[in-house]
Amino acid sequence: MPPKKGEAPKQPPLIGRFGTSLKIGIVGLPNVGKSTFFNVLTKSQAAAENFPFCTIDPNESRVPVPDERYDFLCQYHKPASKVPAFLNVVDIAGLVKGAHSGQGLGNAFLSHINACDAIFHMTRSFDDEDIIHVEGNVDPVRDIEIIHEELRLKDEEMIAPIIDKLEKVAVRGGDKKLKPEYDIMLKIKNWVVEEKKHVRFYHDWNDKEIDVLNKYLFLTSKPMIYLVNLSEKDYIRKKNKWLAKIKEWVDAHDPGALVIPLSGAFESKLLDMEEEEKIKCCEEQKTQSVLTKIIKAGYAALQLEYFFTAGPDEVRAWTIRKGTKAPQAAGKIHTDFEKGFIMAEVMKFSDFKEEGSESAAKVCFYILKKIKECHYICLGAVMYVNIIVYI
Ligand SMILES: Nc1nc2c(ncn2[C@@H]2O[C@H](COP(=O)(O)OP(=O)(O)OP(=O)(O)O)[C@@H](O)[C@H]2O)c(=O)[nH]1
Ligand SMILES: [Mg+2]
Repeated sequence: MPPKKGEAPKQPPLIGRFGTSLKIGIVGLPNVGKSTFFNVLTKSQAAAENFPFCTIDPNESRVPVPDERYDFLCQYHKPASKVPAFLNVVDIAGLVKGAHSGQGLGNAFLSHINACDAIFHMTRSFDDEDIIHVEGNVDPVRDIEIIHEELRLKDEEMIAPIIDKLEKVAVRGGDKKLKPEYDIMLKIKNWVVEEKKHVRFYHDWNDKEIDVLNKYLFLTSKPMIYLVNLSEKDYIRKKNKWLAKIKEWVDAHDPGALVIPLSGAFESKLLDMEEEEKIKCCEEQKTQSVLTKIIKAGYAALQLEYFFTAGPDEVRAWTIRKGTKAPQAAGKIHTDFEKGFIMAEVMKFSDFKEEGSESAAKVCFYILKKIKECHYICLGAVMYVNIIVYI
């Protein structure tokens, strides 16, 4: 049935864990620069040495999400407390061929990746004879396929007992309630086991199928961003013989997924510089750090977004799941705000910034006098929303 006039079209449900404490894991072959990247991203000191399986237990940290609107609100209100949005990042041990059946660090990786909600897939595209490559030579397309196959085989292993169990109950046991789930699992099995594809490569799972996928949270359903680790020289000149091949592979197999080139070595160097020196270095080399882009892409891959409350006491980002409506977003602050929600007044952030800071403040003061409480909220990319509630 078409939606009624004035009604927003129904959004398809999201694949993935419910909630907002989500995290993104860094996954890849051993010794490709995952921990080095984790350290520059989160300004941590995880061990990053030239031997495979340097990382065993996962390292976890969080990094503030850079946002021009947040900086502006902080500058405008000069609040006593500032809370930005954070991206939770996990540095995971390297995977090798056969990991699903216990090779390398084996099955421990499963639970570590399983605990994450999206994946930064790190591949090595830099040549350096001194840095050991577990496969003997640099070939990132081959490496991507190795990691993909390990994740897929792990899902394959997981699917078999689910189908057996459902078959026992829904087919032989005659429990009609579970028959639809059984049929959906057969479709998933066909895609992952027979077609040998990742769950997320298929973009048309329907609502009921997504319910089943969300019950089992397969490794191959997690959104993936491909990070291509280049040498400093290749990153600066924006050229590397593998880049086009990787992009071609991703477009053919994982359409829509992002491929982001970076240089762990160059980012490490920038991290050690003072701000002025950093700016000068980037200007001279006609380049810039790609960390902001990666952090924002990682946050978006988790299907999260955030809005702000702002005032002299506090400027704060509140994390919500993509697609959350204004009353539920207000409910993140306090359940009473959802119950007492009346409306959301919306203003473009650019308008607020350019001409509206004073008049926006005036509108809010006016409302403050008329009702007991109001909250100013910047929602999505451009919106400035004024949530009005009775409490
Ligand atoms: N030349 C070069 N070396 C790098 C780069 N990134 C990391 N390395 C080196 O590669 C080695 C491995 O780096 P790590 O960051 O520990 O790699 P990893 O992927 O975490 O490795 P595991 O934890 O063993 O899976 C270290 O000696 C790093 O100094 C890079 O961009 N260029
Ligand atoms: Mg490591």
